[in-house]
Amino acid sequence: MIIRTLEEIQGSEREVQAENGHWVSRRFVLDGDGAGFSFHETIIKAGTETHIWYKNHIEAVYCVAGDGEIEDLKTGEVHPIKDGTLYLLDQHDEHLLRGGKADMRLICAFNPPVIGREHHDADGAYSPHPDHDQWAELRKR
Ligand code: 9YT
Repeated sequence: MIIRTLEEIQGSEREVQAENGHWVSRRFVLDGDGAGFSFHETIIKAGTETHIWYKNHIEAVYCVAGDGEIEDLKTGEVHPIKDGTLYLLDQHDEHLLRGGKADMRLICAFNPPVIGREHHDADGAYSPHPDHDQWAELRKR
């Protein structure tokens, strides 16, 4: 069993800040923990907009505080997000994530797992996991 607290993650290698200051990610579970997924708390700052396109990952996101919205860039649909809302990027959906009036506190799971200190690239993606092809094959079953 592994026990970790927010207090010990803050300020450690497991805390990653977006270069533009729009979000901070606390990575409670990473690839090296061997769980098969990574598990993060992400704070999306109020009033920000972030372009995200996880071409190499599936991400589930559950909001537990704050407010915001997600715009699906394929359909143009905009969905409000508040405490109790989940979205699953099961189609590698390109989107804009906007913080509302209060910072959003999001709980996120990634498959395949994030490895360490990944930052968004110019397209809003993270690099593929080294075993990406294997993960993609498993998903087809
Ligand atoms: C919700 C979201 O995708 N935010 C960007 C950061 C990401 N969740 C992470 O690495 O924790």
